Amino acid sequence: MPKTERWIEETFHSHWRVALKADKVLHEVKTEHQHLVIFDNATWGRVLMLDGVCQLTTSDEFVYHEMMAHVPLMALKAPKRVLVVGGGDGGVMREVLKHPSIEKATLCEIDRSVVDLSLEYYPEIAGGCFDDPRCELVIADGLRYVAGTTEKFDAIIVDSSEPIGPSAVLHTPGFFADCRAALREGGVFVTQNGLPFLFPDHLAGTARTLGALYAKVAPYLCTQPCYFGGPFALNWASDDVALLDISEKKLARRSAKRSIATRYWTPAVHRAAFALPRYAERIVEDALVAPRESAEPVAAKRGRGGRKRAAKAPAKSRRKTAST
Ligand code: SPD
Repeated sequence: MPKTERWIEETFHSHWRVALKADKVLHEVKTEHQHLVIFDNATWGRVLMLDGVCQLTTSDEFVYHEMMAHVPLMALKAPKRVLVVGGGDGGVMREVLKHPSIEKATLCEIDRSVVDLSLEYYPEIAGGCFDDPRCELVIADGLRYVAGTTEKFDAIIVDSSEPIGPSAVLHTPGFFADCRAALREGGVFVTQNGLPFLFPDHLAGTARTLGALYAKVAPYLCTQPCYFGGPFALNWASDDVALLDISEKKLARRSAKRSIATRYWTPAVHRAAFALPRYAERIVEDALVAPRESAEPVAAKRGRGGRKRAAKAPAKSRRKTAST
């Protein structure tokens, strides 16, 4: 008698669902912080879901991890000190440590189970990063860690899950302000910012908060196949505006000099990632010019003539918008 198939649904969306067939469930547990399931899928490889949201698959994780790490770090001349908040699977840290100038990189993850189970079921994602003497692993609440640190970082990269569960605090203005304080002058802050098509308020809220903290906020996009719903946004913030204007040639020289092999990041992709489609650009512009106005879901606007534009921005605010 054939065993009943199990399909594991993403439960994040209220009106539609994506389900992946679990050929084999390898581990399922309610950790101290969240529901965690790791399973095999014939198309995607090994899959990690937290609280009903797909976090990574072994087939496409390189996209997100490379774009989280290399966009800020290739922009910096010689990054030495990096903080990764979240990212217990080690994928971002693996990419960070490819930069030879890194002297110390700290990863602060709240849920030890994510680290342990990731190492057990897909050790290739961490790629040995936790054994690198430059890597410091801290199991702690990222909010508290950042608020309490006296260190200064060249880059802070927030590899959180969505603003639900233990990650919710990693999307708040207070946390972003504490990160600002922990960043060295001219450093770069990057955080995941969700799917702008489905969650414009997420992008708008983050852009608004970062726009008040830094000279420049610049969301950028990647195509992460397992995050359904259009391009995925990461958000960049820094006081050093020139870091967004590094030529392809210079980026190519840097990546060659650093001997970094990638599968998604290229100098051209790096530059192009900051080009936003109009709907995303407007989310950011509107957020920066109309601080209290809430963005309507883009999906709800279809067939209604597009988004309502906010009043024209004053020149100063316009300078903070996303295009580079
Ligand atoms: N929609 C899910 C976004 C999750 C971002 N974090 C993924 C963790 C991979 N290191």
